[in-house]
Amino acid sequence: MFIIGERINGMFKDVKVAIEKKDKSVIQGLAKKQVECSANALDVNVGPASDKPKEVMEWLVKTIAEVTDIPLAIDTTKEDVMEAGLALCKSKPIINSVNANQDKMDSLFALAKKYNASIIGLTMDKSGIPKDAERRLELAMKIVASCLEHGIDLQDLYIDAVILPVNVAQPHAKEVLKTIRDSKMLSDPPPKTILGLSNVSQGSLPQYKALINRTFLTMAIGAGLDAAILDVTDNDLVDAGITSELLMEKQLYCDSYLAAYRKK
Ligand code: THG
Repeated sequence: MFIIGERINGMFKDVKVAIEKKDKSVIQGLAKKQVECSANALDVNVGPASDKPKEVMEWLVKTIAEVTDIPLAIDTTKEDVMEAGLALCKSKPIINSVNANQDKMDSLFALAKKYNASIIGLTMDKSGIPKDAERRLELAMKIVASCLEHGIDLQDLYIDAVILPVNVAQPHAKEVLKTIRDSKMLSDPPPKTILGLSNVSQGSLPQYKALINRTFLTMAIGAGLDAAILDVTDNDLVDAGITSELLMEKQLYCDSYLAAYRKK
């Protein structure tokens, strides 16, 4: 499982405050902690409240780069903010994200080529997030086709079926799982799949959030999920992910497989 740490996001209070105070130590602490917890990349999102998103993205990327050279997923819907972040990345960046609108794909795939970035493609468009797997798969196919037209290696594409909070959008979870399963038939090689896992438990009771995240991660890996943006500091969650991959034959079985996985 390719893990993108979710914590450097202005949606979290501590990050929001650190951005306001230009407090590098909080951001760098979160970066180091997530790397120690075996993140493969870090999500970077200025948050919904930022009034100078470009400046904040530049500050975040530079601040993180002082303590780690791990790849960053630049998480924004604004193209100028995206390019500002990509331009400062030291390791192969990830564009988080592009939707299935042709104009968005054309401009962001051009950025992907310019900065040799991987891409997260959301199965949504102007009309929003589809309610069923069939429409999500149509949009995934549109993204795959557009990548091929732009000469982008499908190894660099992650399809995100967009999971919504189960407390308000319960029917979506099984449609997302079906999308993950069936997206393997879209191309050869197939696109990889990813989720912003914590969306699923947003708004649920605090005492259930971790359990909902862990259960859905296990189910999604069972459906073929390759990557996730998640709370990598949640040990039980990461252990469940590693174990799910073991049972899906994506990890070789050995005694003390959890320790062995973390060592490598
Ligand atoms: N797909 C892609 N990128 C994404 C998402 C996605 N990026 C953002 C988001 N979704 C994934 N990251 C988070 C981070 C936090 C939460 C959800 C998704 C979250 N936070 C808690 C809350 O809001 O209730 C806790 C906040 C707090 O403790 O202050 O749920 O889907 N490609």
